[in-house]
Amino acid sequence: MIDLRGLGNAAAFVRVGAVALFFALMMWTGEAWAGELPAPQGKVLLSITGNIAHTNADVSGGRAAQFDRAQLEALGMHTLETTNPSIEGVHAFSGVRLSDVLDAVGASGKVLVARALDGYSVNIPFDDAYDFTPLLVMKIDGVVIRVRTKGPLWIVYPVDQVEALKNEIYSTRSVWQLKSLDVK
Ligand SMILES: Nc1nc2c(c(=O)[nH]1)N[C@H]1C(S)=C(S)[C@@H](COP(=O)(O)O)O[C@H]1N2
Ligand SMILES: [Mo]
Repeated sequence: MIDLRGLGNAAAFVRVGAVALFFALMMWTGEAWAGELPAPQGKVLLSITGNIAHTNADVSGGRAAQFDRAQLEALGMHTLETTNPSIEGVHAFSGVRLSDVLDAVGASGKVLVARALDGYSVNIPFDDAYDFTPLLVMKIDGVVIRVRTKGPLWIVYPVDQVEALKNEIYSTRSVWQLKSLDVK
């Protein structure tokens, strides 16, 4: 019997590799690159609008950079072990750096307007992404987070690593069920 599941995994692996190569080339060519991002093939997890240089979709009000899971993973997964005000105990939070996502779309500005599936919205200072390198978490303890478990994307700050982050203001910026960022 042909193991179709195995084939599916292999195809996904090749795709992640291809997208990773694209972003590596893009970063290597640097500021001169002003082309399109590849279009998402899977379900769109994140849509970025506003002051960005690289886009791949038309949305109401202009252009957007949309990412599916493979495109996000291709930016490089990182893991953070920390407590979090919304969940009991210490957990391994894995995802991509918000700063890497902003770099990939050529973002610049002062504020990120983060919006979530439940309608929650908060302004996050642009510099938070570089000062504290929060993650857009996709997995907790190796398990993909779904909408019912605050996924598919959850902004998680390194709360246990940086003393200044043990402050309610960063709890309000810890957006779960994140769906979009508007760069202003
Ligand atoms: N999607 C979404 N993210 C959110 C919120 C929310 O209502 N919706 N509340 C914020 C606030 S005010 C806090 S304090 C933290 C923790 O909220 P929780 O205790 O309900 O998890 O999540 C933040 N992220
Ligand atoms: Mo809160």
